[in-house]
Amino acid sequence: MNTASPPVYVIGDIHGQFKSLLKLLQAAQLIDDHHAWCGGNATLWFMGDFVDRGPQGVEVLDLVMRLQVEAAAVGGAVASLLGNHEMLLLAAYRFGRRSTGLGSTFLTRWKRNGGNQKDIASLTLRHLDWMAHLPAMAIVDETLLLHADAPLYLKCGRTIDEVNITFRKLLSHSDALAWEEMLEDFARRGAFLHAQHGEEFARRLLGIYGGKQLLHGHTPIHLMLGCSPKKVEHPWIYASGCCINVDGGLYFGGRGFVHQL
Ligand SMILES: [Mn+2]
Repeated sequence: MNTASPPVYVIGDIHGQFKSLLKLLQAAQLIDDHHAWCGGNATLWFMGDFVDRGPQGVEVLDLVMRLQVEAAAVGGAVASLLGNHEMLLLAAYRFGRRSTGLGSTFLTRWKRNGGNQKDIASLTLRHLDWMAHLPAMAIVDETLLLHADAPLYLKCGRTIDEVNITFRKLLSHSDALAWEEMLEDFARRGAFLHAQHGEEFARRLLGIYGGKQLLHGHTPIHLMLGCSPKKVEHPWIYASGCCINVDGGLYFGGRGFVHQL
């Protein structure tokens, strides 16, 4: 009898690199030649940041949303965290030319962060609703999944549910100032990198939310390592093994990878 649990895969920030994503999923045998789910009962987690910077953000969303349905139909699962770029896009759509209070508008701020006019023009209510319901945090097999290597989660709650409810509530209301503050916090990075305090901070989060290891995207590995994005082929494990970064820097020309937990 085979009692092994189905495999869980994780993939980092896509940023509109639709063709790269197809290649990665095909190589991992999660989709077939027709781009249909063939991963059976496997689970695939995305770390968020599907959109902005690259050319085909909405195509990426469409693919992931379809795979989610196809995987669920055969006992598998496709899931995703909310990335700050989903939130930037939602904010640009919702608030448009309203001032952020920082001498900019939500629309110009989104564009400055790689917002793609073609994406916002082809967004539907289905995409908007799907993005607004993504969790900010999850735990899978004792691995704590967060999009950003940033401290903002602590401000949002002391359990994974509390954090997710805080995000869900924020995204369902038009409180521009609250969105603005969250977007600022969500753009921060490097919280676990500090030589003395990085590991301590990661362990604190694990102590609060659970999990033995913390896995994130958001900050491309090559930027942390100071190497060429082309050299990045694996996750980067750091902070004495507490943290795993899976952002392969697709937008910078990295090939990316699919990581099995
Ligand atoms: Mn990000």
